[in-house]
Amino acid sequence: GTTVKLSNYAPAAYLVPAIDLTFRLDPKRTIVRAVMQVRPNLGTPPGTELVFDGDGVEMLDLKLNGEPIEAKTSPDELRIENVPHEAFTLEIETAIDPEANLALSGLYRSNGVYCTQCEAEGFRRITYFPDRPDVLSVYSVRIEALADQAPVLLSNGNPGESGALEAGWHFAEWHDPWPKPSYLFALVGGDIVGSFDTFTTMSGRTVDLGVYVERGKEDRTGWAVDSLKRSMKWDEETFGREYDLDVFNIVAVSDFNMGAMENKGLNIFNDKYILADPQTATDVDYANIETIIAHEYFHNWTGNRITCRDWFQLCLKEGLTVYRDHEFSADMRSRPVTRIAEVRTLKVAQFPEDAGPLAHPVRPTSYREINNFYTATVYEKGSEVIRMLRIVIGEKAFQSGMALYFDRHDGDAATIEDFLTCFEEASGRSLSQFALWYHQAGTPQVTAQTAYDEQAQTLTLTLEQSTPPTPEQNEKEPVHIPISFALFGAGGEELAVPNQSEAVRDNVIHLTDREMTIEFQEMENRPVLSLLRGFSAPINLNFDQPIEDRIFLARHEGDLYTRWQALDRLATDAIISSYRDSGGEQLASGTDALLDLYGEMAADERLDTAWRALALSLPNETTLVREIERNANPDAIHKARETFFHAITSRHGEAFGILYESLVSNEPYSPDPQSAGRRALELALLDYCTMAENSGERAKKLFDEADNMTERAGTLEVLMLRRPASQETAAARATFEERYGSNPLIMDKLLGMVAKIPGSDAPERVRAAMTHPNYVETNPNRVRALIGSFAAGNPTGFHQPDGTGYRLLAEVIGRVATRNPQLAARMATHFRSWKGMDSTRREAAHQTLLELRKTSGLPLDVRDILDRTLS
Ligand code: B3K
Ligand code: ZN
Repeated sequence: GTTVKLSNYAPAAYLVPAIDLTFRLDPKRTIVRAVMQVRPNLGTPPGTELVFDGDGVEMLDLKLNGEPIEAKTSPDELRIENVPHEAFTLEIETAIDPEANLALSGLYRSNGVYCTQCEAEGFRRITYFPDRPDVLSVYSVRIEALADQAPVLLSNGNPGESGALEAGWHFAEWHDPWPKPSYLFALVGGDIVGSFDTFTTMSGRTVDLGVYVERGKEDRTGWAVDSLKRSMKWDEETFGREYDLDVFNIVAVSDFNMGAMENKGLNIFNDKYILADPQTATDVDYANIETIIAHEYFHNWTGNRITCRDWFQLCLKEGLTVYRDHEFSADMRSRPVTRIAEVRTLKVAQFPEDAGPLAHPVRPTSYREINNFYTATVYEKGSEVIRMLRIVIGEKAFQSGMALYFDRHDGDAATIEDFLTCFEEASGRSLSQFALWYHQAGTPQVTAQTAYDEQAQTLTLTLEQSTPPTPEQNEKEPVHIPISFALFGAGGEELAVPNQSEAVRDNVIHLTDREMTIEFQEMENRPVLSLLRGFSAPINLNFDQPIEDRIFLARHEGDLYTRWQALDRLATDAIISSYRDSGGEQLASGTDALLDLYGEMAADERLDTAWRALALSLPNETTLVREIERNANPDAIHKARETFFHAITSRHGEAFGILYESLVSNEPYSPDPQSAGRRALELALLDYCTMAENSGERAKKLFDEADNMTERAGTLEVLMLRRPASQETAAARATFEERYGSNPLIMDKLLGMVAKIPGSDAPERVRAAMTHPNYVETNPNRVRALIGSFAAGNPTGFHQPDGTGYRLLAEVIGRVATRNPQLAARMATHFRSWKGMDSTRREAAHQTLLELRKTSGLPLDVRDILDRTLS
């Protein structure tokens, strides 16, 4: 495959202002007729050859201005040498095979439902087209299908005519007045069932809402509809963005390569992120559905009305839309609690990416396969960059910059430079240094040191930044890092900090040089410094702060996110010390005060229950492994974490048991954040009690009595992951399988638990689960639930020193690659941390990767990931 470079960007030679598509749906041979209005772009010299993209399409008929024309056609390309130097009509008829399409890109069938996925380059699998985001067209679509096979026919925009045809066929027409790139095209046809509602926009227009699911699932759409309406309202209130069509439809399908897709007026979802009721979905499912519905809806403005000029600008829509869905969730739920979840995700998914061979800038400059750039860096770090921008230029300038962006670029295919210019104008500041966040890969490292001078009554803070080398970027410039901070007096009161300069104002330090020294004056007593409040920048902060100061912050920091951060740092340091000092066998010395803290926080009823649950959940193993950086031994990390967990258990086990009993409630299930918080704390405590009592009794009792999936799955997980398994474990698992065996989404939860059971027999266990009839490898949800959870969520199992975990993953990748390149490539990214392992594991991973790369016929998606992982 060739490398696409940002520096080679050139506008399209030919534009397609309008396209009429007619689909005659057939499982094996769907006929697509496209009538395109084409015109040369400004600046296209006469005589320029027309080149349209294709991917495996069969050309049936081609006409230019109504006449057959000569062309060079291959399945991958259409070339016409002589086209008029003025507007003309191109008619293309193609044939495609939806049923054979297991790549789930283009037009395919999921459980008998015809559906499409065109981002990034799926439209070219439907017809020949300039399949690039800067070619915007008005789409009119006519769908014909057998009425009993596909009674519901949907596409983008507003509905037009529909009716019966001969021989049991029928048709429906759709028109989307908003010009859009081909990646936002969508079509659905199937025997699906809609749930309907309406939304009245701020200007008083009524929008018809529909959420369609497979027959039999229609009573699980309520939460999705509710989340959609709240999203629509929120975007009006927060950003002044109103919806712009008469209908908004969502369709949920069971085979989907990712979470969901923002096609104009017709979002298509993985049904995992639509279907919910108390019996089948957990609190986490409810929260995910809410945020993904919002995310796709918000794309209507950030992505659809303003799209990307080219795929290098992907973060323009993704980072910004993640930022918007984070803000939405923070408004719907508890702001500090959602921030904790965001930072955890960032650290578990993006930091390791940025620290390994797959590191790339938020705005990359080259790619071989664009689908491999839908990454945590583009999405999550992209969102963090916008969050920082808001801190850097301030609330007012940020809001006017957003308004300017929406206003100026509506209808455009824009770039990151266009975006940043709006904020430069709104703030009157240059953002040229800030822009480095888009261009430099790697997580900046900041080292902080303090010195208190009792005589002079000053606290001196020295900061130093550096960004480690990443692929193709050895030298890094200093970036603009906003570091929120506070100073606390001995009584826990926050001290007022006068503005010192442009660089130290409003409780934010703007670190722009490699080094910086700040002096805080008139400090009668040594204050406690809280740095990086709210995780104001996505950096690794190396601050050798005295433990007692951290304990103080974990007790007194008024910002609850930051309070959690202090605690998380304490726990991380304690676990890593134990790992380094004793291979995890022994508790690190000096943890007494920290252990006490866990008891205090668990019991402190003034604190939000969801927050208390998060405080009790120890640092993630994957994050701990990354913190080790070199020669990591995941078994010893696991042991160190268990040792720490044990220590908390022996100190507080009894109290946690009493507290647990006080939280168990008979109230009927409600998904609201308070009730969810109560359940989260209850389950966190249950985990400790189960360990303390070395018995599954309590967990089994709640499993039996619970009226909802959150507690059923939560108790089963406690039983399955606490080792050794208790006698209750097998009983609960059998009941669970019996009760939910016919619901694949629920069985995925069980697959995930099986995959995460730690230890050397994990690969074998996963292999056994693969033979279960529920595990269907053509369905991405099954593969992600079992294989993804194993590789990403079970460090001891995946990183077996003898390489059995690696080989298991490689085998699955090899099988999946031939059918579904995108899914296989995604699975291959789980090798990204291999270089940080100890030499035995590293060698095993290396061999496995080399073997896998030798597999013949590997698609470009997979080869690209393997080549970069090995480089
Ligand atoms: N834009 C899609 C992702 C498409 C992935 C293509 N490989 C979903 C989203 O981010 O909203
Ligand atoms: Zn998105």
